[in-house]
Formats: sequence, C-alpha cells, structure tokens
Amino acid sequence: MVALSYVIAGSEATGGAGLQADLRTFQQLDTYGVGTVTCIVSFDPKANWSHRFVPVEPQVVADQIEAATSAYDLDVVKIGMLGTPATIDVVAEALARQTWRHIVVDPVLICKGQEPGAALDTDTALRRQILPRATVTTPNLFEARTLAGMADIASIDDLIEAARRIADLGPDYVVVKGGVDFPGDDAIDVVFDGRDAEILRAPKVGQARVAGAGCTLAAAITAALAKGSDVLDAVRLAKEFTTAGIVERIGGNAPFDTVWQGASQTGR
Ligand code: PXL
Repeated sequence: MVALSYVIAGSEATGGAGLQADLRTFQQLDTYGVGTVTCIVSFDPKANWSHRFVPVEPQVVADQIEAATSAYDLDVVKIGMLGTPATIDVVAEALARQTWRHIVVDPVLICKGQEPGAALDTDTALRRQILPRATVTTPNLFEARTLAGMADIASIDDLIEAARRIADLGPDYVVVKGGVDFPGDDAIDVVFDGRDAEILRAPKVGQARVAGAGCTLAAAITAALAKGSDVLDAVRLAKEFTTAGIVERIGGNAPFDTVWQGASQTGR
C-alpha cells in the first residue's frame, strides 16, 4: 500500500506555502497526503502582500484530526503553522493521544498578521508543548535565533551551537537552515542528531527568498520518513528536492516566487 503522510498546518491562499505546498510535496514523493487546516492566511495585495490571519475554531481543528486519524492509521506527521495557543493545546493533546513514528515540526513562529503579544504567547506554547514531542525540527535562521536565544548566527559553528541548544528543548534531530541570509555562496543546512552535526551544502540559487521552501523541505522530510527512510537520508533527499523546486520556481504577480514541487525526480 502507498505510504501515508499527514500534515497539520495553515492554508496560504496563494498556494505557495502552508498546507498547499505540503500536499503537493507529499503527492510528488508518491505518498498519500492527508491534511488538517489550523488557520487561513490570505496575503493582502492592497497592503504590500501583508498577512491576513484567521484561526480555525479549535474544536474544528480537533474534529479534523479526529476524522483523519480515525480514517487512517497515521504515524508520521508534519506540524506547520498552528497560529494560536488554543490551537496548540488541541494539537498537543492529539499528539499525546497516540504513538507516532515521527513528528516533524516546522517551528513557524511569527506571522506578520498577528499582534505581537499574541504571537509571543504562541511562540511560548509551541516551545513548551509541541517542540518536546518532535523527532525532527527544521528552524530557519530567524527561528533558530529565537529558539536558541542567540543574537547572531553567522558561522557554521554558530549553526551547530544553535542546533545543540534547540536539541536541548527536546527534538531528537535539529535541522537548522542557513538559507539566503546566511553569509556565503552556499545554502547551508546543519543536521544535528544530539551528538554529531552533518553539514549539507548546495550552491545558493540567487539571493531572493522563495516562498514555500521551508514548508516544502519539512514536507519532503515527512514523506521520506513515511516511506521508511532514516532521518539523515530523509533530510538529504528533502534538500535536493527543495533545491530543484527553487531552481524551477514559479513567478506570478506577487513580489515573491514560490517553489515548484514538480521539478524533481528525487525520491520517486
Ligand atoms: O512559510 C511559512 C508559512 C507557513 N504556513 C502558512 C503561511 C506561511 C507563510 O506565509 O502562510 C500558512
């Protein structure tokens, strides 16, 4: 039978990030995608494409999780944007209700549409209630600085130190993504397994951020794990998959391009 990949995340209305990117990634990697929507983000083209954010009622999130986990024996899940402390309570309870082979947490911390006070509560809840359950977490540079409490991450040693500190919060594996903002010509990711760090490199594809790259990477890790990969192989495959999708990125009328998940034969 085909492997099942599950995601609990937000909808992003242009389709470039969030659940839409996750489900395309799951499909492209030959897994059956099941999704639970936590919130709806609709960028506002009249206001510089800023985020408009609407949470889904926590009970409706709980209902979706009940439907998904009752219909299928899901054991590998990706957690994307959760959005509010109330949603985090519901998701943390659901994660505690069964055993999971893997929980991949993309620690999406700040959404510009949220008021800063609420966002801080959400960050704290994510750190306390979700991150300790992660088998893999995939912070970007900004999220790594916040979670590790480091003002600056500018060298590979800093990336490793950040990964170490985040591993102390509970996750078994930490993937810190350097991305375009990290100095140098390569997109560098550090994979830390609690003992050793492996450095993954690929030449940067330009200097502009591409929307959906973080979502796609974590979703590709999830799909590879669902199919039985070990974590290091899953991260390596996910990086290749995401890099190919950035090379073949899709542009429209928004001021950012998005990853094309159909670009790669990696992992198929
Ligand atoms: O890329 C982070 C992200 C994740 N999930 C949703 C988003 C975004 C960024 O816009 O909207 C739903």
